[in-house]
Amino acid sequence: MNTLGMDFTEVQRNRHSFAPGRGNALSKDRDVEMVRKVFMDTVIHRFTWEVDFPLLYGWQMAEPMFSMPEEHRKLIMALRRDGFVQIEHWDQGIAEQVDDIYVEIMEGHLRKQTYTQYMVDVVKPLLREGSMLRSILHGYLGPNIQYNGVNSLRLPPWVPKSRYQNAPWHHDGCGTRLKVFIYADNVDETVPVTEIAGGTHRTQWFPTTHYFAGTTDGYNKLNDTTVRDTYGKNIKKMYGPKGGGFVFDTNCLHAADLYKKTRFREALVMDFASQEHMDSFPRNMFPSVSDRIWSFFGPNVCPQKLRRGGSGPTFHLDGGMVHD
Ligand SMILES: O=C(O)CCC(=O)C(=O)O
Ligand SMILES: [Fe+2]
Repeated sequence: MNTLGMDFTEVQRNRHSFAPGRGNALSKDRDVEMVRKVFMDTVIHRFTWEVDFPLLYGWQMAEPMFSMPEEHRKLIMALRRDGFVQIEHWDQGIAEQVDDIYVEIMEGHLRKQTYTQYMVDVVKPLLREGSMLRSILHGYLGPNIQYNGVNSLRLPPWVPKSRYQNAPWHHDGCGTRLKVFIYADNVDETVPVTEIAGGTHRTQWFPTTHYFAGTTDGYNKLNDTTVRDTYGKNIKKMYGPKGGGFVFDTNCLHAADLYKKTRFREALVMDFASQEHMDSFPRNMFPSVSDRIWSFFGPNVCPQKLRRGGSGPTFHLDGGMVHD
């Protein structure tokens, strides 16, 4: 019995069971239901609780992990622990092509194109069976994955924090998905750089952080001082060499450090989520009062299927790409 008079002993006792009609105590308990109503009153919260988080926890002990190379497993463990992992050197030949990628990003930017067929093609080998990226994706998102495409992100050194909407602290507002950064040039103190609050990826965020924290409606960004006071020692800047980069769960709090920069950041960004996430993500559904209120403040940023990059395959742990 807790201080609110709620008794969870039945849930404790019966939450894991293979006996018929047992093991689902968590979804049937009245007190648990009440807590869920209070803290998870929007579809996006129920979605993360019911779809994303069970995947995040359930996939951890899966057997295919054990057949992966030790080096890949270490990266997966780090990603699960921190919500991000830095990569020194992407494999599958991408490092040899970074100079061409650099030029392509620059030229694409001049034509106002954030992705080109070249970009789509050049990152494809990263997804080969047995590759480092493929291990990381499966190790984190499970066996069935949707690739939402690739984008270039060319960030100039002179942009003020107020003009780049990804600069202040935020999470992306759509539960668990991974973004993969591939650097086409060295990212050091002279370059705008992503900052990540490690360990925040498993947080069930309040609705205000999804849609309207801050001074303007729809400005779902958090106060810098509060975030630094809370997570300071776990905040890390994603410095990395050309040909390297990082992977992160966009449910982590993250920001971009734009202070006193002199060079552009040149990066490609790939975007992934579990197939289950993509299939059941609540889009344009606002059944509760809270949902209707939150819905005024703009859509969340979870991509629709194949929204970007145009050529995202679905892939499975055992069977290569399903379509291309
Ligand atoms: O540009 C950055 O470093 C931040 C990017 C970001 O917020 C995102 O990709 O979700
Ligand atoms: Fe973001």
